[in-house]
Formats: sequence, structure tokens, C-alpha cells
Amino acid sequence: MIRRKFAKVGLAAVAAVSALTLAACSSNGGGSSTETTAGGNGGDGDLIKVGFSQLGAESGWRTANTESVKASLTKENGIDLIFVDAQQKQENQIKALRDFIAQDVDIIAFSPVIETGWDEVLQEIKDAEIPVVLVDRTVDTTVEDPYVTWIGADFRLEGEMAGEWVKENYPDAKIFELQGTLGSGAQVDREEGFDAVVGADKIIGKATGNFTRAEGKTAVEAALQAYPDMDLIFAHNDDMGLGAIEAIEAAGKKPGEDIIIVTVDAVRDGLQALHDGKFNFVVECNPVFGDQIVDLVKKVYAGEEVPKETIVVDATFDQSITQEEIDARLY
Ligand code: GYE
Repeated sequence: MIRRKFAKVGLAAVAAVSALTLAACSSNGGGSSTETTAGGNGGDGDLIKVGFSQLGAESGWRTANTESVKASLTKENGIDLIFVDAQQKQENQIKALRDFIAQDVDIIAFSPVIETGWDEVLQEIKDAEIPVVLVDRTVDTTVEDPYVTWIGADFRLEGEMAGEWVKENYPDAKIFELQGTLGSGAQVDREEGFDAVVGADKIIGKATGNFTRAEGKTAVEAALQAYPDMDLIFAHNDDMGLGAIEAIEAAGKKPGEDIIIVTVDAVRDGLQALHDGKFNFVVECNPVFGDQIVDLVKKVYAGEEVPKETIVVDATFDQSITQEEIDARLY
């Protein structure tokens, strides 16, 4: 059977991200906990019951995305949210999805940790006739029409934008690529886009840091030994780039000067590192689209037409960024 890779950029509806005030909700401690929306009044009869399987709490991006989801999918907005954090484990996610089927939710929303391995559970969801709103990352499945709509970023374009800056500014760089979680849409597509622009021969080594600061640091410690002549790191997210800074400084080198660092996400800590001269270029990946998810959920529930894809638009930043710009950002 032909494998289909869904949620690739194509005839996408481009949606601008509207400003959203982040609620000061408590941060996600990472426990595989199930939470339901608090507050609200009266019976839940009119609310749309949404099971949301978040893949984890591995990065600043994910924390901001979770905050945005929780701030938007509220009873005030007509949603009864069941939120489950999978701690970056696919088996936890599959279990959460099955629990959502058992709870007979109206809509399932989820952000798949990796692209493959969903065939069975997606078929079960389909058999239960529960519509799926796919969030952030993509799936690669044999199931026909596995979701109604997908919202997320154009990861390939993000990789290409990073690559264009490197090609323009450091055409002879010896590049080490710090990959995100292997097999995730964000890793696969950023890598494809970046490598295609800079040329595979420019990349002297690759390793994964699983999108976390700690694993990014460990991977760069090893890379400094294995590839002593590397002079540029492309990290698939800010957190791993921040881990790289620690490893580089511990080795007595200057991040941003001895080793150029290019990252993706543009969370506040990443942009601060850029302003401080330790990162050199950052491609944005905006996590604040909870309000757009609500909009999609309501339309899907009402049986209205929705675009197959909604692309969250990204910008890029270099060291000319000001402190005021950083302070004004939502995440
Ligand atoms: O870039 C990274 C996170 O899927 C877009 O996941 C997301 C990525 C994001 O861990 O920081």
C-alpha cells in the first residue's frame, strides 16, 4: 500500500497569527497527567469535548504552545478540554488517544511526536467517527483521510531560510547539524530544507539532541571532540542551541564567534542569546496559535468547511534585534 505523508506544504491556506494574551497558567511540570478545564458554569451539555494529546514539555516552544492551547480551549470559549502530556513517548500518546475514544470526545486534537506508527490508532479513531485536528507536527500513515485539518508551521521552509542565511554569510562553513527528535516532522523537514540549500557536502557531522537543552549540550560536547574543525552549528531548535552554548563555553570557545550558531523557534531565551551575540541567526516558529485551533475545532464540530492545512507564518531574526523587540514578544 502506498504510504502517504500528510500535512506537507502545498495549496495551503495562509493564516496570520493574531495576537493572543497568554494566561498566566501554571507551567506543565511534565507529569503524564490528565487535566480538564477548570471553571465555567452550568452543565457541560453545550460544550465541545476535545481530547488534546500534547507530545511533551521538552522545549520553550512546547511550553508556549501548551499555554496557548490551555488559554484558548476554555469553557468560556465553548470547549471542555481534556489535556494529556505524553512526555515525548509515542506509547503514552497512543494510550491517550485510545482513552479519548473511550471517553467519546467530540474531537481529537494531537501533536504527533514522530511521523510514523499511528496507523492502528488512527484507524480506531476513524472507526469511532471522531474527527481529528492535527496540530504542529505531521503524520505519515496508510490510513485514508486520517484528519480533517492540520495547523502548524512550514518546517521545510524554516530549514531553507536557515540554509539561505548560512549560504549567504558563511558559504565555506564546516557545519554540524544538531537534529531534533529523529523521525519527527520538525526534524525531517528542517533537515531536508537546510541540507538542500547549503549542500550535503558542507555538513561534516550530525547528531540528535531530541529538542532538549540537556541532550543538545551532550551532543555538542561529543561533536567538539569528533569534529574539531566544525565552525557552524545548525540546531533544529533554540533549546538545543542553548545547550550548545554551554558545551562550547565549557570547551573554552566563544559561541557566536568561534562557532556560529543558527537555530529555529525564536523563543525569548533564544532571542536573548541572539541579542547577546551568542546566536547568529534565528528562524521563528510561532507556537501561539491556540485561538486558531479553537476556530478550527468549532468549524469542524459544526460540520463547516475548513482548509486542509493552515500554515502559521514565521519570520527570521539576526543580531540587529533590539531588547524592546524581545521584551514585546509573547513567548
Ligand atoms: O521547534 C521544538 C519543539 O514541533 C515545531 O518541537 C515543534 C518543535 C519545536 O520541541 O522546539
